[in-house]
Amino acid sequence: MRKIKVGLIGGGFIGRIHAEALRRLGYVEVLALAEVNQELAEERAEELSIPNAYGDYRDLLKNREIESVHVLTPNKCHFSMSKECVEAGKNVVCEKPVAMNSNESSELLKLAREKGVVHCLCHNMRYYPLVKQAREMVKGGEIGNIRLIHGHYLQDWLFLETDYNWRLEAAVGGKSRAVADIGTHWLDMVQHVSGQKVVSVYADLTTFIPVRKKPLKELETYTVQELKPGDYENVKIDTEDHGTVLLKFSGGAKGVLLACQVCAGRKNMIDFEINGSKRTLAWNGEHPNHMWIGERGKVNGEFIKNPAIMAPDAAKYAGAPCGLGEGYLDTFKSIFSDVYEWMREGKKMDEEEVNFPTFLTGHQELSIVDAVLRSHDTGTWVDVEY
Ligand code: NAI
Ligand code: SOE
Repeated sequence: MRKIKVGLIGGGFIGRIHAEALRRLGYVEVLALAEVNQELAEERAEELSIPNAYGDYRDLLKNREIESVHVLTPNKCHFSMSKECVEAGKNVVCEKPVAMNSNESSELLKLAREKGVVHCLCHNMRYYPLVKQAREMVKGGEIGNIRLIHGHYLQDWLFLETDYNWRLEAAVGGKSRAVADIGTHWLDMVQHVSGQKVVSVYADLTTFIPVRKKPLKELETYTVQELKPGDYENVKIDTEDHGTVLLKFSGGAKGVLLACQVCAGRKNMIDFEINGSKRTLAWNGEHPNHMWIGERGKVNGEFIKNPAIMAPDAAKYAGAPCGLGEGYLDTFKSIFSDVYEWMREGKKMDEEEVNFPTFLTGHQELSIVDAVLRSHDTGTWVDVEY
């Protein structure tokens, strides 16, 4: 069986998750890892049992055995690294966001189309089995015409002024944080489920903690460290902790997203509710194998993930029978199974045909984020320029 050889750039929080998920496919070999320097590359490659370690990702791109590369570094690196991957003729899976703004993403999309490589933006959260089921129920008309789409993505890992990460710095993570870093997961998910695009936004962004204590030593995502006065410096924060975004959708639905990274007790609470002219669907990522069905004139229901009663195009993403929980880590195996099946069949890249998010998805998402920033600055509704 031909194994597809893959290289990873960045072996931090998400790098580990990608390595494990890729290996679960069975026909993919994680051949190489690149990190900021040779020492760290060897340390992480050892930890992840990856045979080749590179202290410079450009050397990884010279490895002719490697067909596909995953870009898993801080956001500021995504555009240039993905561009170099495409120019080297490599297929690319880039973590979100695909670039720092929609100018970069449109240039990258154009180049990827010219080179004909397979390109994917890793929006894994749309791959929860019941999120796919919700999509099939909407497509099947079971919800009726969609009236409202609303929800949250709430976290607390940045709750304290001593919590620090590169995402807090606009120069590394991008001008928007709460909306771009986590809000985009929600936006991708509800557009995927509803089949409707965001066409206009009205946004209010807040930085509740204007000055934070930056550790002098870089910390990996979600790492908490007790600091002594000499271990950090005070830094003025130029990205938002919170975003409330009113939304208008292409099919006439209205909506609201509340994204915030400083909500005590909320770890990674992503949820949505879709109110249609027939019934309501509500789903919460912290209880991903249950979905609430709201009815008028009869008892409400609870859909427990069960591939035996799910729509075929949703059931195929449920790897375990009814009641056996599936979660965040499984969504990566599911998105990679779609991407690598396409690669394995050697099919020509076609954004309309593929069933996974692409650089086009990434460009559309950054177009929304750019509109959110403009709306916050002007205090007006802003139409999204796709
Ligand atoms: P992290 O800080 O834990 O890891 C980033 C890694 O990249 C570090 O090991 C760092 O040394 C390495 N790196 C930095 N510059 C590099 C370079 N020039 N060459 C090679 N390696 C380099 O960050 P984390 O949390 O893993 O985030 C990485 C990306 O993944 C971000 O874009 C984030 O938005 C995305 N992400 C997506 C998630 C999802 O659910 N889809 C979850 C978490 C992160
Ligand atoms: C940090 O907010 C983070 O790691 C995001 O970057 C991810 O995209 C999200 O899945 C989990 O939280």
